[in-house]
Amino acid sequence: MAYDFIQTRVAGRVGWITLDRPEALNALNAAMVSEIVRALAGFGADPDIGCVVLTGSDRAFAAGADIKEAAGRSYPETFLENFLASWDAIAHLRKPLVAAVAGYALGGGCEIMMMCDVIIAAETARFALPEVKIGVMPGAGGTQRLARAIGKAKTMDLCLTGRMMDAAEAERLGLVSRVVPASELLAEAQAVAEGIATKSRISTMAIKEAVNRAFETSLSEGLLFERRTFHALFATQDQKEGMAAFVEKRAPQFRDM
Ligand code: CO8
Repeated sequence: MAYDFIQTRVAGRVGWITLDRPEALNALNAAMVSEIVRALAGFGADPDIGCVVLTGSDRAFAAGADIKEAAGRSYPETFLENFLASWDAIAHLRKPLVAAVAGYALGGGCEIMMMCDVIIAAETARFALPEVKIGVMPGAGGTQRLARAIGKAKTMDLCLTGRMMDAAEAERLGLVSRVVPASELLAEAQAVAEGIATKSRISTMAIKEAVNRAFETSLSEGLLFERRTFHALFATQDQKEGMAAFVEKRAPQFRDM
């Protein structure tokens, strides 16, 4: 499929989406977001894909929503169109989504990154929610997902000042899963994603659902959801295969059933 602002490829069982708008540091215009959503839907429906990686360039994962495109918007227009709501489709991908982040992940770029499940950052990565500097506020989940990821004190600091945070601070706060040298970023992302993709998709998708449930419900309801989902996995052939392979000291051959 042809796209104007992204590139896609498949490596093993991993689908890659590379944001490709270098002249604007991968600023997210409406067309690019709709291309990302379309590509994710394609990988989501492909039974040969077990995990998706979202990445940008060395210089920028994405420097935010496209300020130039949004500058002239009015309140009625943003409200009636529910501006930015289409971005939610990224968070709703059921397969695990890995972000491989180098350079700027700002505003909407940081918000899309936080919709991903495993975030691998290069040492060059820089994060900010700088919307306050242009007279608005995060609108694609920034205040909510950042607060859940790193707590109130740091979220207020970052959202109210708009300051930039480096990769070491982001890892210390638990915003990112790992930090690696920039030269190793894509290989590390592929290795992590391939490792996920070769597991049973039923397990990985159930794990994603269960972890995300932790942010939506009480502890007792979340624990019940986890326990019942865990019980249900004993109805799969992949559970039989995974445990038999352990006992027989061989690699499991999962078949997503
Ligand atoms: N939108 C549109 N164009 C952008 C954006 C952006 N977010 N970021 C960079 N660009 C463009 C620049 O305008 C420039 O284009 P041109 O050459 O035509 O002038 C090109 O990318 C290169 O950028 P710079 O020359 O500025 O590069 P520098 O290395 O000097 O600076 C920075 C890099 C620090 C990343 C700087 O570009 C910057 O501060 N960008 C804006 C960051 C920002 O504020 N992002 C948040 C945007 S708001 C948002 O994402 C939340 C959604 C809610 C609001 C919705 C409305 C936008």
